[in-house]
Amino acid sequence: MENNSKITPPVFVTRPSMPPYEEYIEEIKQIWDAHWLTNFGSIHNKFKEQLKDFLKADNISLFTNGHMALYSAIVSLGLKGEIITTPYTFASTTHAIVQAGCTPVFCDINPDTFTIDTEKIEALITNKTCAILPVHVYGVVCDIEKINRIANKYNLKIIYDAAHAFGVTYKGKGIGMYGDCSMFSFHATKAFNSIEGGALSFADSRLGKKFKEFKNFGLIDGENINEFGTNAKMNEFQAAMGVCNLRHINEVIAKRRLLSEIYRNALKDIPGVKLLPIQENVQTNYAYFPVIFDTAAGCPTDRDTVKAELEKNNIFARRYFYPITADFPCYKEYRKRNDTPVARDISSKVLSLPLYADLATEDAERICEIIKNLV
Ligand code: T4K
Repeated sequence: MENNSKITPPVFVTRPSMPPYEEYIEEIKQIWDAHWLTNFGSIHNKFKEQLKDFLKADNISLFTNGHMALYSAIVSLGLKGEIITTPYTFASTTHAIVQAGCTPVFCDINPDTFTIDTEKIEALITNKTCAILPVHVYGVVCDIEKINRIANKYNLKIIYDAAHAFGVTYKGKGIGMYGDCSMFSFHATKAFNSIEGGALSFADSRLGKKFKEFKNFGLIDGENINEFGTNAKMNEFQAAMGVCNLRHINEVIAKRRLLSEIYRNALKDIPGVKLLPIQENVQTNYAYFPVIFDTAAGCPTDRDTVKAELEKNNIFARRYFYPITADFPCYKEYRKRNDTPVARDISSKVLSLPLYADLATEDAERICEIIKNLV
């Protein structure tokens, strides 16, 4: 490809959605007036209420980031022992389990949905299993009914890593209304951001007090502590960004949808190319656009060739998620117990294409053209 055909400036896998500058300044002005920066301020409280509405959730607790929210959920639910999860995810999911003193037990994924393969969960349950921690990866909804049945049968808790599933609904209900608890990430790279940030949506309202204490050093009042705690509070600047971005979220999702449709229409009929499933009963958020380039299934080119060709054109797609977390050296002990060949296979073939609200449709079309020239 000639240099002069490069897209300029570079296109990255994502770019945070931001409100108009003046809107954010207006929102944070009250922080100067009040001199209240963190520790459950008024913008934090407002953001929490607005999120409850938008996410169609009964209970919400805000955190400084998604990772600390997940870690806090595992500790606050009193989980000890083995947690069945998938390694086809960002490092955070496995790290949170280990950080909370539990043992990750890796279950393989379904090759069509990339989420936990529910046929393989029961074989991994032992008398030490305390929970299932599935990931709604890319915003694809896990097999919720089957996971519920297994959890009920063996009396296990369910915590969903819903980092990618902001605003997703299943059967008309907010995705955070399923399981005991769900974690959302509001990191800059996500479909919705509060700079950094995260939230737990949870079923049992009594957990709200536990989460609040845990993320504030375990303090039950100004001085007293009964239980171990950490610091994982969301500050007022984060909450202000969340409040502003929430005003524009429907528009952002509509733009992401348009771009996803450009990609899907251009790439759907290429042999050996697999795209995200379109799920019944799911209102998605178009969080990511992963593409599986499967040479074994007839794709004329492999993932890394596509990635390199895009890079020659100043386009930086990412291998979300490669490697699988089970293949990180720090987790080899856990991998030894049982392998996850489907997850590893998908991970070696996946490339997430640039997707964000400000991406020009011409750039998405150009990306498709480069890929089609290769295949
Ligand atoms: N569970 C799952 C399944 C997750 O995917 C994540 C996070 C978590 C849990 C934990 O949630 P948080 O604690 O993060 O709330 C990124 C994000 O840091 C991470 O939040 C995300 N998943 C993961 C999938 O992606 P990197 O290392 O790929 O990010 P980075 O810095 O390379 O950024 C990617 C691209 O985005 C850059 O090439 C340019 C663009 N970018 C990035 C930032 C930070 C911008 O344009 N502006 C920015 O401010 O991890």
